Amino acid sequence: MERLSRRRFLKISAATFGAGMVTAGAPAGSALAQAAGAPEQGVRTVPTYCEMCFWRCGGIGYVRDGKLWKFEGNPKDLVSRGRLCTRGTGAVGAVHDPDRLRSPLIRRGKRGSEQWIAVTWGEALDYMAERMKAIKAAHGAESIALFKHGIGVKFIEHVLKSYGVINVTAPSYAQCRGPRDAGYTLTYGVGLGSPEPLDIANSRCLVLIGSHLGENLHNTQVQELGDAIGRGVSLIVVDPRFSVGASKAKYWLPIKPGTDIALLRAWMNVLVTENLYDKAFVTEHGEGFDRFVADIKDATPEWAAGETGLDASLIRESAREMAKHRPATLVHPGRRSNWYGDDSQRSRAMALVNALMGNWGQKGGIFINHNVKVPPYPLPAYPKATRPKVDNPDRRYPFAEEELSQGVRAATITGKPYPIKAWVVYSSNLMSALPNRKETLEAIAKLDLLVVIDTVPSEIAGFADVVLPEATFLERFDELNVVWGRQGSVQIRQPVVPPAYDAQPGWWIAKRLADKLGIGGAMPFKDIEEYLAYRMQKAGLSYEQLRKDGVIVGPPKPIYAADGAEVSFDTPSGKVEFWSEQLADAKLDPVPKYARPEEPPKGMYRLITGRAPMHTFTRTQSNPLLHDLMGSNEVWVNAAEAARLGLKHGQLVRLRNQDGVTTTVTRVKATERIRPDCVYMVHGFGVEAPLLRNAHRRGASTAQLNTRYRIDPVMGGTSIHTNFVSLIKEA
Ligand SMILES: Nc1nc2c(c(=O)[nH]1)N[C@H]1C(S)=C(S)[C@@H](COP(=O)(O)OP(=O)(O)OC[C@H]3O[C@@H](n4cnc5c(=O)[nH]c(N)nc54)[C@H](O)[C@@H]3O)O[C@H]1N2
Ligand SMILES: Nc1nc2c(c(=O)[nH]1)N[C@H]1C(S)=C(S)[C@@H](COP(=O)(O)OP(=O)(O)OC[C@H]3O[C@@H](n4cnc5c(=O)[nH]c(N)nc54)[C@H](O)[C@@H]3O)O[C@H]1N2
Ligand code: SF4
Ligand SMILES: [Mo]
Repeated sequence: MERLSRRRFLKISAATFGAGMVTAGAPAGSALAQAAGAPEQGVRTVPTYCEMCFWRCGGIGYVRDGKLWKFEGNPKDLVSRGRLCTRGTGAVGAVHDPDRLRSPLIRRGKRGSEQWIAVTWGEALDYMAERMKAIKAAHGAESIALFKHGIGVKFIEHVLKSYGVINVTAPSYAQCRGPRDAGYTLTYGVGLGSPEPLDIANSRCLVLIGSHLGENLHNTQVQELGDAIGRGVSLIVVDPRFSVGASKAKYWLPIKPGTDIALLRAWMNVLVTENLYDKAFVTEHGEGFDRFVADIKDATPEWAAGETGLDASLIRESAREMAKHRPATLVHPGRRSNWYGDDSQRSRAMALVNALMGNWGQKGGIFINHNVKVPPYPLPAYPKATRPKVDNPDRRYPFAEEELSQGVRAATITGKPYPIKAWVVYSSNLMSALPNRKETLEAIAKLDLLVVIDTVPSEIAGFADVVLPEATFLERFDELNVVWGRQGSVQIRQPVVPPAYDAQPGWWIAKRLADKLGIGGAMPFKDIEEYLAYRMQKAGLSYEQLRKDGVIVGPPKPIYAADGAEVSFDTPSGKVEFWSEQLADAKLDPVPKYARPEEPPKGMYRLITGRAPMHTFTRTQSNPLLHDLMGSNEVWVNAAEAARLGLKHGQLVRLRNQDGVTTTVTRVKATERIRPDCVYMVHGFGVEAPLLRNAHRRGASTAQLNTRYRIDPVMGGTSIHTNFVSLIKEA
């Protein structure tokens, strides 16, 4: 494998993607006093943390002559380490986006017709509060649901809960990391959280099975990966697609989509039968190991080869490579793990391979992470609910740890166990985040009220009755971010520039809404600064210091067992559960079993999806800076297949799925970099929001094609890779 210095790796990513990481220069922090009334002149800096995705890197906003100039990494911050990713740097474009919402809107005309009247905040919140009161009177406050994403929802969620709302859900659970959390909790007694405590910096062998770091741009991990590649980490990449990670790998395993569990079982089989696993770790911490071994004894590489399309020798060799470097071998747990409907088991199988490496609490494995304790602000308790949540009746998905968004949607459609009459949607584009758009529309049709709080006229905002324009993260205060890591830290989000137009921060919206709902006491502070300062004071930390530095870092603590970090497992047995009694009791497989995925029908391909470095889901496509870097997606098609279909590189096509749903037009990327049985598109394009002029119908939507989904029986995750498509040539 080519050895690359970090600098060179970053340069390569820059060349590949048109933009790369940006290193912060020395903060030019010459804050100039502003003469009263005179226009601001010179350069000033304000530290804050990024919300272009949910990694939350600390950055520094620069204001020049009163205008937002740039956003760079904060060298004091442990998450960004002084560098932001492409999207973070592009945050300036979110502030300057000409398509931003400028004032609150109330719908005129049919839902979805995008006819609005601009209203004042008072009018919009009166309208919202009156309807909420009517719904509460007729159906109870439980009939109002909140869909959310990100830290900015904190006070809105709090006010709604104070009003009696209990159905609160985030698609970033069942549509993202839920299966992984369940897989790890079932195995180790704890999910991995975010940022995941992965010691990539010290790994000697890193396995990326699907997680496509380098395109998935979770900043700290990409930086550590760059460093690791620079010092010659042995990288094993399992992906049907020759990803950016694969291009740096010692082994690329171009697996047949949907067969990961077969590979993982075969890896476990090799590690056990060849005595390559960490016996001391298993003896001390393992539970049910013998039954686990009995379960995987027939899962030979030769068997898995038939399922995965990989050479048995490659499976064997890669397993030995992993064992050679243990415990500094790390199977990256991935993040979005809702793929095929068997995803908790797939995640659990990955967790078990890590357990065989004995890497818990070990250098180069999974470290023991820490945070800084910041006591809560004393807020009044929530009213007691008289009814259960609607999302997971009778705990059908027994290991769900959070609310299932598709479950709330289903209850809205059926009215069972009780009707859901209002949705408040904060920073979540349900039209593209949830599977099967038709069901989302069916649910929306049942609502008496749909309120969307967004920064732009997004797809979901198009269906709202009331649209509330939130200030972008560079224009607002939010809740403190208590960060887990090798060292704990706490970050502040504070406005770099004041909100543009009539946009307002979430906390401000929440406070006014509380007043309108007659529960002003739920927000017993004058403004958010009083709240933040109180919390810092209770933590014994300086609020002034935090405002100045953007981050306060806690004391170093041991992160490895060898240095005294505590290794304990909060499972029923207190051990790492190789064979899971909990799963057996729930009539689920105690050891992950493999089931063969359905084959694509003749002439069709499995649609798989992932990320591009310059975009976050559907939240950045209209951002002018990021749009310039990537204005559309393309559909990756194996070159030989493309030739067989008579499709040239660059040819315009539409994708049609097994249910006849047809996308907007995108271009073919004919490439050797993908298997012939699947096609790949970056998620987030083909946006159906006419007011997002930069993004509207550019490229094709993966979400629209996700009509058929399976639900993970363990925790209720909904699959995304279970649709088949054909390609239709466009003249
Ligand atoms: N730039 C950028 N970075 C992001 C985000 C973003 O929007 N933009 N989003 C963040 C979020 S919230 C998440 S959850 C993560 C998601 O990022 P990850 O957790 O890394 O993963 P996915 O997007 O699920 O994985 C996609 C990869 O899996 C491969 N794949 C598809 N099918 C299979 C299969 O059957 N087997 C195997 N082994 N591989 C397969 C795809 O080719 C692709 O390379 O990214 C985070 N980082
Ligand atoms: N088909 C398909 N579906 C998926 C995925 C996929 O890859 N394919 N990925 C899944 C994953 S991993 C995840 S995490 C979920 C995420 O899905 P969502 O929960 O929808 O999250 P985002 O895409 O981040 O939310 C986007 C909305 O937030 C708005 N927004 C951006 N910034 C702000 C802000 O500061 N304030 C407010 N109020 N609004 C803001 C954007 O304009 C946009 O409308 O989607 C999941 N769904
Ligand atoms: S990874 Fe990028 S987009 Fe996400 S928080 Fe960090 S800088 Fe912002
Ligand atoms: Mo996600």
